[in-house]
Amino acid sequence: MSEVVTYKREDQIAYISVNNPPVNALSLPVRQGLEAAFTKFANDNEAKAAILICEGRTWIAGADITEFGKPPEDPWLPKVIHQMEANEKIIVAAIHGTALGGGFETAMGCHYRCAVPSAKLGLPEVTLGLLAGATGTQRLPRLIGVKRALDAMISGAPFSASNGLEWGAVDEIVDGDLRDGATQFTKKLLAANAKPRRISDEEVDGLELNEHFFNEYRNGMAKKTRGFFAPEQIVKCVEAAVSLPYKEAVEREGELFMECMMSSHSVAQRHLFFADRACAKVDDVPKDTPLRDIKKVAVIGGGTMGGGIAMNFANAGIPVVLKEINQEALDRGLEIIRSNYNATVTKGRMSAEQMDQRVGIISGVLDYDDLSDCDLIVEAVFENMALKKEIFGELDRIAKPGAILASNTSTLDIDEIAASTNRPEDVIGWHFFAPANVMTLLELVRGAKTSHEVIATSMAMAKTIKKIAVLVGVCFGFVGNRIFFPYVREAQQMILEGVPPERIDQVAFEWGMAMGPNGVSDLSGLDVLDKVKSEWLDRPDDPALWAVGTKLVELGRLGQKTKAGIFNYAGRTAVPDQVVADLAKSEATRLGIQQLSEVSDEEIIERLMFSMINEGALILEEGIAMRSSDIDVVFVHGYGMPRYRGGPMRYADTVGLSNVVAAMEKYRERYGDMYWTPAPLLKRLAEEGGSFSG
Ligand code: 3H9
Repeated sequence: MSEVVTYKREDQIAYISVNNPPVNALSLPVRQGLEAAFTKFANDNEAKAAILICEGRTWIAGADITEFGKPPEDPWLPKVIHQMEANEKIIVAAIHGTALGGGFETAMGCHYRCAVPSAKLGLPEVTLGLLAGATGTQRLPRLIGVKRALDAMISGAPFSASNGLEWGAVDEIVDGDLRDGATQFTKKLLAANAKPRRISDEEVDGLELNEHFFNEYRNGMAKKTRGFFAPEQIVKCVEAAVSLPYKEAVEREGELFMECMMSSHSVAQRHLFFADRACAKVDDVPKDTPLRDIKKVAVIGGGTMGGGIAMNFANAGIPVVLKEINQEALDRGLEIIRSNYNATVTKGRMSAEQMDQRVGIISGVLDYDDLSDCDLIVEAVFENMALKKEIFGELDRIAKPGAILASNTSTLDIDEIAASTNRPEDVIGWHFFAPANVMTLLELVRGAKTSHEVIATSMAMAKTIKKIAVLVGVCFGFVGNRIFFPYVREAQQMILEGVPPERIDQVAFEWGMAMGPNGVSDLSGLDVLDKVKSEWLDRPDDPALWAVGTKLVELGRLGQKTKAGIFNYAGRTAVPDQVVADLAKSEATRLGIQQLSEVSDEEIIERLMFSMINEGALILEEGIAMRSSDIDVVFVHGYGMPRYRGGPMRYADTVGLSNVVAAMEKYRERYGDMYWTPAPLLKRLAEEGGSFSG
């Protein structure tokens, strides 16, 4: 028997245990171990029933994702599950933690399932660009019904043990010790002479289905799943479950699973699964770095950003103090927070009591001295170096020793801000993304003197407030905005060249972006970008840089907030405006920019994406990002790039770096060296046939 799967019989019951930390993933040794253990069970005449149970923090959390993309090695999971199910003696799954993906499929291969109340079950493969390819798409509809199974597989969201009990996926909830409870349950089954109950023998309940069911389901999921490959494949599997005999439908599932597995989408989504976890690791900050206690937080500035930041801490149960300059501004800030929570209550996503609890731990002050007992102070005033330095000078005066002093700056030099204090080791950038209470990304900006303790505590705190934190270095715009700026530059350059802004946005949207670059600029505020430009001291010496935006700001067209920017706005709908086309034309004439007679969709994407990728390569070379996958995490979580593209650097790998360089050379011939000289790292990797993701 392998070390990761053990077999132990006590009287009539065989206990088959999986022990493969950290999450009992179904790697080859586990599959081999399960095959051997269940063969032993079948041949053990003394054993009348088996309990499959897991050690450590969780039940089997799925197939081993690191094995994907490599040639499959026997025994393949569906085979193991069929072998288990075919057993003539009963098998009981005893579930704790998370039974996910292949783990839940393994549980469905058992004849009965019991679970502790805190257990979660689900098929999250869709989040990896996959489907439940070890018979999950065939078994779950049989177990809990077609609609519920589709909902679970298309969302990928796990469900609770009590829902599982209600829906028929769990037979018994075990309070107290799982092994004991599972043993009692199995003894009851034996006493009742229970037979193996095989899901594959059961019919799919088609009562809820009419002839339009699947098309209606597709229409219903279209908006949420736009662009993703796997969801449609999942629906096809369930259609097969309904219309084909089990065996044929399983074969169909296998084919569709392999299509997903080989798709660039799944490669990208699997890359992000690991990227999302890798970014939490900081090589030079030891794991045992002491963490500071954060019991009370202050936020300076009660505007939209400051209010959103405060909500993050209140949501995690941490008291927050909002500091404003006068009572009116403070009242307004607190009112915005209250109305944000109110909206969540109205949508039914929070109870009135929860809202009261959260609002109850947010207080307001006008005086810096009232922040002297705070452990973390986040400054969130507008982008102005002089103002920020003044504030940090005050914080240095009043903050208690050991308090973390954070700035929400989106571009400015953290070292310069830190230099306005006598404790630069306590200063760090905490760059939130708007709306700060919704967006998951947090860029943590490490200054030259930021201490390990402050970095480690900030990383841990980010997790507490449910953010994905990426640690970056100091440069103008850090990682996110620094790659966003060339993206906006190319979008506006194309407008100057006569490409309609709505066409650029439509092409970007169809490529998968949540919004096109011009719509995003209008949403952020063209005035904000213009202000950034004026603070950007070493910006490219180019009069055409963001020239459209600057011109529009001069006309008072600041974006969505003034109902006119690059587009006009009817509510939130962007409507093209001839005024902008005319303005672009006259600006182009003034700046000597040639009009393009024709621009392909391919060129629009290349110019938007490759300009970012090149900046990303520079960022990596300069050590501003620790790894290329961190850049991907930033752009996916903070800027609306779809997960199936994997982020800009992963997308470059998908296109092929030599193709990226070749396209850049083409644009360099047309536009010169300033923007289109391939970064040395990009060039070198392309020549070596390498990639960013290694
Ligand atoms: C599947 O099952 C396909 C089948 O249908 C068909 C097959 C034919 N594999 O997240 P954490 C690592 S697809 C390999 O930080 P938590 C993870 O990278 C799979 N490694 O812990 C991390 O490593 P490190 C369907 C995995 O407590 C460490 O474990 N299943 C896997 O916050 C700890 O992970 C899923 O999609 C894996 N399957 O959350 C579930 N899972 O320490 C994926 C984790 O080096 N997993 N690792 O950074 C999860 O959702 C979470 O890990 C879980 C625990 C909720 C289980």
